Amino acid sequence: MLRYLTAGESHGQALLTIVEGMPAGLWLTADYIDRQLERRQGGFGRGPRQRLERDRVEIISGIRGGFTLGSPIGMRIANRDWENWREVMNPGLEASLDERVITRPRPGHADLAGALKYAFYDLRNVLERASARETVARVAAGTVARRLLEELGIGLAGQVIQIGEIKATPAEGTPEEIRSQADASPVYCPDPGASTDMVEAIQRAEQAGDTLGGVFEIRVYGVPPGLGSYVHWDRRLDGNLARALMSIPGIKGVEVGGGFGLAALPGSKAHDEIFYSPVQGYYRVTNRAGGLEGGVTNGEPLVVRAAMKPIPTLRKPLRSVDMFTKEAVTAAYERADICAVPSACVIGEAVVAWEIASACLEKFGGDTMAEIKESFLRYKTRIRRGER
Ligand code: EPS
Repeated sequence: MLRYLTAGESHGQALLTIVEGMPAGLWLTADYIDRQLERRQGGFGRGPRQRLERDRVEIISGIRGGFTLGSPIGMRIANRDWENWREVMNPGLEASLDERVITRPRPGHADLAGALKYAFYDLRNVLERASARETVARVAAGTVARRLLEELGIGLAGQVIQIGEIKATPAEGTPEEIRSQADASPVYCPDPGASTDMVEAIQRAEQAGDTLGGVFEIRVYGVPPGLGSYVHWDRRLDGNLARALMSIPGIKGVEVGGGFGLAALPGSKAHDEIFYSPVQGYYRVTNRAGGLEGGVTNGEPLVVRAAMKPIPTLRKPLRSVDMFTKEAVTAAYERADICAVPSACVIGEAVVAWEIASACLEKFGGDTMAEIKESFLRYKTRIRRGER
């Protein structure tokens, strides 16, 4: 079983991840992980915090000479901002708990619900962990999974397809083509016209003291049929992908394939007819199912989308209530991002990679990469030949 835990506060010393269950013999370096951490920090619309941070992973355990050992992979990513928060965020008795106290919850953030749940007076105790800064650790874990998928010829490509009201035409092509086009855009949107409009929309939102949400799409290519299972609810891969995507801060909707659009179609137009040729094996000419039928991959590319709400920290704040005085006030404001959809797209790739890698290890599991690859190739040959 593949599993991971994350720890760390936004202005604490560091983010931590432990990945457990990776096989031995997977080539993996800090540089490879750093590339994804850098992409996560990027994207037009980010706030001043990203100019301060320079996320780099320190591998603590589980890798020797560039190859995994099969033991837990420990990773640490330092928060540069910790230097400015040592007193306030100090774990020791010397912490300055009376400084930078927040009592005015932001509508849309975890502030109020979190403070009620854990009986906190200072909302900082909530927002430090509810912060999307935690996704640094998730990208590190997901990037380990991504490396494993590469060895199996499974590639991921994320792209931003909507910011605010600006909608793009999603790019088609190989994962490398989509990725290189997306990475060339300041908002990770391969449609050049829409990309320019999105940047302008973010600039307008910034001038207005407002924020913007959007939609990103992740495609996964080279996925064999048969990952996940219909036999039990918690083994359905679509359910696991939805949970993984929905748990990214700010995500309010997830779609697989045709998604919500399928609800409006008659059955005769909603499904993907089945064909067979000795060269291709079974194939489809449409992919409305997004590569998943019955919670199981069907051999077509996997297509998932997630919708992110606008950032709740507003320069022109919404109405709220001071939790100390109970007076009507406006919500707290510190520096914030204007739009984090491009960043969420990178996080989306990471969590999707994690779920696909977990499903691969469940089906083709072994202690070494060599064993896993052998089992994977044997299975693919059987599927291609149409044997049972
Ligand atoms: C976040 C608030 C901002 C964001 C942060 C998420 O941080 P700060 O309060 O330090 O300005 O920049 O995201 C990150 C730090 C990050 O690396 O993604 C929030 O409240 O969720």
